Amino acid sequence: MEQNELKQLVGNEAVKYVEDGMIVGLGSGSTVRYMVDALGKRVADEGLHITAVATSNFTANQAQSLGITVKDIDEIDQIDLTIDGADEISDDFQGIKGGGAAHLWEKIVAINSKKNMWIVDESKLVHQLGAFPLPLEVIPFGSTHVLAKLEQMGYHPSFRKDDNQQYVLTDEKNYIIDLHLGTIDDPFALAKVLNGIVGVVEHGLFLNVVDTVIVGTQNGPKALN
Ligand code: ABF
Repeated sequence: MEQNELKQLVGNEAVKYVEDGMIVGLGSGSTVRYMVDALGKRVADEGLHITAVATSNFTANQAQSLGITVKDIDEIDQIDLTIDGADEISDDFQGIKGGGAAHLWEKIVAINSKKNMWIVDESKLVHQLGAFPLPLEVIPFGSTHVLAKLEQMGYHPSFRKDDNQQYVLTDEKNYIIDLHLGTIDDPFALAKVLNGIVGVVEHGLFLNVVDTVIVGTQNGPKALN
């Protein structure tokens, strides 16, 4: 199966975990797009009654277009289950997210969820984090100085720009700086350092967050806990 078929496979599998009456966090990215389509089908075909909280404007629009009720995170007390994608997942279930420039809202939704599930194709499983550039959401004001500091720290940073060389903007209208680290020996220590840099809003290290990972493999979807 091609990568997109594996993404669709896990998207379809994940929605089986959604129960009537749930408040469901909907992640972002291409794998989640398949999941939201499958969820919309359950809402339409079965009359599944759920309330969704989206981690991006794109996901909110997709869900609403499928007839899924979407509420703002500040309108609900707690989310029952959040289903999201990921860019890398290590052997001990630590993750890098943010390839889709949505990791700030994704992390806010995740930490307000009883359970977190990531859905990935098998290419996302790694032994050590870091090959995927680590995203940082940064405030535009002073961001060139943040970049310079990250360079001095040896983190090989770059602003994320689109094909027209314009800064990619998050839904919060912030910039993304990607760190090209290669390998991350101690994600917890790195997270602590990044959290202390003024101007960095949030990094894409998701540590001790996920409960269940559904991996799309050539032999079908596999749930890992
Ligand atoms: C999102 O899923 C992002 O955090 C992550 O970058 C993305 C993975 O994208 P895809 O499913 O398109 O590979 O949650």
